[in-house]
Amino acid sequence: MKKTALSIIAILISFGLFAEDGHNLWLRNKNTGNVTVVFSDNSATTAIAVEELKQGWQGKDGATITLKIKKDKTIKNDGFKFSSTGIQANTPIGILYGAYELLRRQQTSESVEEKVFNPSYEVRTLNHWDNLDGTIERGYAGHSIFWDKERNLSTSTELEKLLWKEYARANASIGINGTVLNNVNASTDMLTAGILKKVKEIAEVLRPYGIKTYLSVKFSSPVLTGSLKTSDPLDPMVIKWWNDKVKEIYKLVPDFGGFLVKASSEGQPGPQDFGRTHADGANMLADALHPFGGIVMWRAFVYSPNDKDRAKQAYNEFMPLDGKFKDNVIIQVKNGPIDFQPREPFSPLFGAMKKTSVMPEVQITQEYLGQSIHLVFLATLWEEMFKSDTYQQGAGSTVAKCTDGSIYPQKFTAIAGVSNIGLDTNWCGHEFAQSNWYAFGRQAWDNQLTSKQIAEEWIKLTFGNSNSVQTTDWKNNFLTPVMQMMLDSREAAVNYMMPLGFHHIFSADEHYGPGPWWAPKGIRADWTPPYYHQAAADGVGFNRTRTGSDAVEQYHEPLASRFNDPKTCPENVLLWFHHLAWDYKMKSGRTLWDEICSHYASGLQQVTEFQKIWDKAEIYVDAERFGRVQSKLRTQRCDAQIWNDACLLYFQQFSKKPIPYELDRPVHDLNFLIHNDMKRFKKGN
Ligand code: BDP
Repeated sequence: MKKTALSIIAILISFGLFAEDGHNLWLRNKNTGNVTVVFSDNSATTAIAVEELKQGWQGKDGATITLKIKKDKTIKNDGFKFSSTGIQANTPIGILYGAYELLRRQQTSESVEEKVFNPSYEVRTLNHWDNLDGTIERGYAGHSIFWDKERNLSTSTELEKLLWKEYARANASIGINGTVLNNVNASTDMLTAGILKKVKEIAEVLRPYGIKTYLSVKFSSPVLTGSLKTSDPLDPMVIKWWNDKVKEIYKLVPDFGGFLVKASSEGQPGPQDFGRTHADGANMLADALHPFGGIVMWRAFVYSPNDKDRAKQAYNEFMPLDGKFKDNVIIQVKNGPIDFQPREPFSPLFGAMKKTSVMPEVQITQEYLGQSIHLVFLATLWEEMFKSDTYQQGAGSTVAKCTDGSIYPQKFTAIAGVSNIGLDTNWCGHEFAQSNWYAFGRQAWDNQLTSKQIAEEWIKLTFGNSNSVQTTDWKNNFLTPVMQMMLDSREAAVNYMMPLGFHHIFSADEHYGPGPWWAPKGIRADWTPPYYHQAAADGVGFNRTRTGSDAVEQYHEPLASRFNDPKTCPENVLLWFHHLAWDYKMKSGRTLWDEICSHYASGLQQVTEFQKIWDKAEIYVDAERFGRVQSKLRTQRCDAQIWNDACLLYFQQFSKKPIPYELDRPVHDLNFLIHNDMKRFKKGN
């Protein structure tokens, strides 16, 4: 959807003509009574809070609520407190968060008692992988809301500003306070004067909602944008170039947040091109940002084609640099050691870097989880990551605690989520993908929230109203089954795509359908599935034990030994760590081969159940959203069948064993699936 689509939206908005198109996300509350709001500061942010309370109030009619900005030791950063009279916070943005929390509680019929609400992470950012031409890397919901080839250099239109404002409001309502406006594979034009002018305009719309603007930068910008001869981070001219550029940015955007950097990774330039380390590169940028309070989020997503095990590389490269980074650098680490797979063990860098600030990066856009077609609620995946015990400081050193400042005195704490937002009217492509945006914000605010609580809130806000959510009928026949579907959906996807520790068995670079066979000549091995599954006559799985790549050693005991032994390794990551015979005996008593087959079958079965659950929910949902979800579930069901057939028939060539007779038989021929897949690949999509 591009410019014309934007204009159509504009016309529809101006006539109030939207059918239920999902555009309103989880923000649907309308007031049921009057409220008097007393406030003492006249910031734009507090004005928004007042307006939101008046428009969305569902508490006692005629109530008075006071918004008080007053320092309180129990309130951290932009946290807030509910008191008997209203909301108290250190800052206007704390007040706004308090207003949204109050309204959420009213709408979902949750209690409102005196309580302090503090965020788990200080910096809670969305990372947009948006390109300046308007496309979005791994985006499945239309073009960028920020960038467009034709509009970049012109003054922003009212319509653009309206969309950014809606975006800012949605983010603020769930506590997101930072946004990186462009792709980590950053465009060379990003730091040019024309684009920075647009950045200023975006930042101005986001600011009242408490959202700071950040940019991804290319490490070679001094050469590409500044025409210097080198981008060596120790070169005085290069240092000066960055200092000047940073000054220029802060003149335009005084509260600019800082830089996100993907360097020496997947072909991107970096300090290693000049024989320097990640620390040299990050510190140079950190020095430039420091006088203005800016930060550097330096990504640890690195791997080279020559290493025998991609999963080990980030740890190998970054651990020797622990303690060498400046205070305003934070290392941004993907949740798993490889790449946002349906299931990975947590990255061993969490908790291991003890003298450096570390932040988790999760992927909201469903690059590897059915994109905007499959219904997959990701809160359970992230909850699993947060709760994973690293044992770095004894039992209970969870990833959450190792990154949120509870265990290590990090100078600051942060979290990032790769956004799933685009110009699609419903923002995310799939109605249920909105729940992932919502869940990210809620977990970034409170990393102890359960997926169940988040799903329940989201369903109530998105599909309910303050009356319906209280009825037993709605709860039993809509909320409970739909919530269960959401909570089961990630495990279902793992089952029909990559159960038992399988990973990266996608076809081609599109990362959508199965391709365990996919290994065209000339492509680097670590971009092909056979590198990851290692299927052969003797068995299947990647040997990362002490007799293999020894990736287990990157985990703290007792995990290293636990992962090393197939008997104690959790079965859900078994083939991540082990290469095992097809007739290896699983805990269930079944052979590995039979267990693999039964996981694929149960994934398929789960999606079939989701279809039934959703069809039964029809009377509780508007026709438009019902229809769209129903149709996507049908595609998901077909896709699950393809995954099942492709993986079982492909692996069967090595296992030489029958698919257990009690399971449904595949419906596609393997040759048909491979042939179609390769044909599509050759056509270039
Ligand atoms: C991978 C994506 C690729 C990204 C890369 C990254 O396939 O498009 O550029 O991650 O995170 O997941 O840098």
